[in-house]
Amino acid sequence: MSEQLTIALSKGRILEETLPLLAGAGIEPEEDPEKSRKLVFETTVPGVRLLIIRATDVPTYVQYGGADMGVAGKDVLMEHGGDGLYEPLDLAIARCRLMTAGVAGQAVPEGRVRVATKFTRLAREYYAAQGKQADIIKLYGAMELAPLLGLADEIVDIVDTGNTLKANGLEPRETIADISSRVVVSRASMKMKHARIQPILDRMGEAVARRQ
Ligand code: PRT
Ligand code: MG
Repeated sequence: MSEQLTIALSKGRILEETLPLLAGAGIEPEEDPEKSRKLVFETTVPGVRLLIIRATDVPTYVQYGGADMGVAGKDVLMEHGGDGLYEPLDLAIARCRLMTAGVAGQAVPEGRVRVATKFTRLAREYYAAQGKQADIIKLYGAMELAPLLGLADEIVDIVDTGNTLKANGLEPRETIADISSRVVVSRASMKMKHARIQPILDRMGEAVARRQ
């Protein structure tokens, strides 16, 4: 069977931690994606190729058929929304928490809260669920600066060790969600290429289980 199968990944921790699991399914890139500027990589399995894109673009590529499947953080998937996507496997990698944070020792204002984040949808939902009025300010990075410079009262961001918050005089507050990376598959590919995809999911799932 040499039907094309395209798997979308992003550079950095997801690539690093997904490659061993893909290798468990017999899929290895012909060249190290971390050391190349190429965006498409053939693999040891004929017809299976890897696409290297931005983490936040993975669900979009899979949803619109640019890739059959991919790996993305649950944060990215929740912010993107699940339209047209299956989420069949939790890889238990790139674990972290989506949290609120603010200046250490500073109280949250009583009325409206100004919240800086790249997760605008998740932040809006979270504060609404808390019954808090929130003005959401979209940033693309360095969220930690916003409270320090008076741009926002709180941020919503990914926290792992907490070192980044601490280094910037911030404290972690509420956990919104526990995060890990998931395999996503488009509904169309799951139907049309099921015989090709299911064994890969099974073998990756076994590789995940062997690590627990
Ligand atoms: O970096 P880029 O803008 O290209 O995209 P990205 O940030 O979406 O990708 P990447 O590779 O940084 O993260 C991919 C996924 O890894 C995220 O979607 C999360 O699901 C997961 N992940 C796990 C993390 C972290 N740990 C993490 N520590 N993503 C980001 N961070 C950052 C965080 O934003 C903060 O700046 O690390 C900092 C906090 O780390 P600590 O250890 O100091 O708390
Ligand atoms: Mg990053």
